Amino acid sequence: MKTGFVGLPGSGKSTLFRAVTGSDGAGDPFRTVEVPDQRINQLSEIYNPKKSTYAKFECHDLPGIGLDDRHEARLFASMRQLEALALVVRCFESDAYAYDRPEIDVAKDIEALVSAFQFADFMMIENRADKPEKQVLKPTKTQAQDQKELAVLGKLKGVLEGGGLIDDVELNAAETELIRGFGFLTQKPKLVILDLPDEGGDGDSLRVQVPEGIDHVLAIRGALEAEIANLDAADAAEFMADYGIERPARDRLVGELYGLLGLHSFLTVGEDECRAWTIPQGASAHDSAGAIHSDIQRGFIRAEVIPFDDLIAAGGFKEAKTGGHMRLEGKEYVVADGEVINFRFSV
Ligand SMILES: Nc1nc2c(ncn2[C@@H]2O[C@H](COP(=O)(O)OP(=O)(O)OP(=O)(O)O)[C@@H](O)[C@H]2O)c(=O)[nH]1
Ligand SMILES: [Mg+2]
Repeated sequence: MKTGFVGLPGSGKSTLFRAVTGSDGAGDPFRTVEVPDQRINQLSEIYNPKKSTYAKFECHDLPGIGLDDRHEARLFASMRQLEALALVVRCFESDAYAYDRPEIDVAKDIEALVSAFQFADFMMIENRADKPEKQVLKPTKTQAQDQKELAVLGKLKGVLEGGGLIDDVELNAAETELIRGFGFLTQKPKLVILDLPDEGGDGDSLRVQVPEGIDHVLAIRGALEAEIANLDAADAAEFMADYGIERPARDRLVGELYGLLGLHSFLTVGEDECRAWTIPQGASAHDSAGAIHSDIQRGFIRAEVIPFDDLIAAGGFKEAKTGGHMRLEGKEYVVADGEVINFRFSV
């Protein structure tokens, strides 16, 4: 899973990147971050495996939008690769940075970002439609496909011109497939991060300024939490207690992202490895097998499923199985969060 911090220049993206990834600020463009999972720790205590593997996500630090028009195309191209956009909104005052608009205005900043996304998508369609528009006149092999693509793009363009988002457009499966490769920015799931000052700044009253349609909002004291991310565990805990921060910024971001993208995890155990696997909520046992390896999916026979708590109570997979806590499930079974699974397969 890939996400990135996007926002106006100086909104606090790089600071939040440090808070979430623990990067020391050497200017990494992205980092792979482990998804904290207490369940993996507990399973590893039982199995003492050679390797404990957490789910991972890729976190990108991007330049400010509108900072440098010459690089805008490249910036938008990087954003198109992301699965979720974290919109960073400045809620702190700072004289260390020359802001075009010094006042704090959550609604206006988000509007500016969304307009930039609309414009980027619009330009993308303009540039793209240019080609098939000429091509559809010629009887080429791709003519039928080009015509379909043109029709969908025309529909999307109309929506953008009317101030809408591609995400709001009802598309059938074929249309969705046709535009998948474009990576339209106004189609991407987004969350808002209110970057608060070290002290003060009322997260609740700022939250209500987030426009409708964005349901996932986090308030993070970016600069403070970037410092905390670089402390050892004991000092970090003390600091967090002092400031009333319950969970580290990374954990809160992960929770929000999983909710936004509709993800959860199943677990596998063994002497070699205890591991968390990220899957979409609602994924079948068959799809989940594919998350591990295409061979396991292809040769799927049955899934041996044990709920996490039952396994912990029994003290291991085998023990839980003997105790009658294992279920055998078929391909269509919908996997629940935290289930420990062993796939029976043959290839
Ligand atoms: N007081 C305060 N200042 C912050 C906070 N976060 C960032 N700053 C300051 O705001 C300025 C910009 O922060 P960055 O994190 O570099 O912002 P950015 O969004 O990465 O900036 P660009 O990449 O240039 O667009 C710096 O001077 C930071 O010290 C914060 O939470 N509180
Ligand atoms: Mg930056």
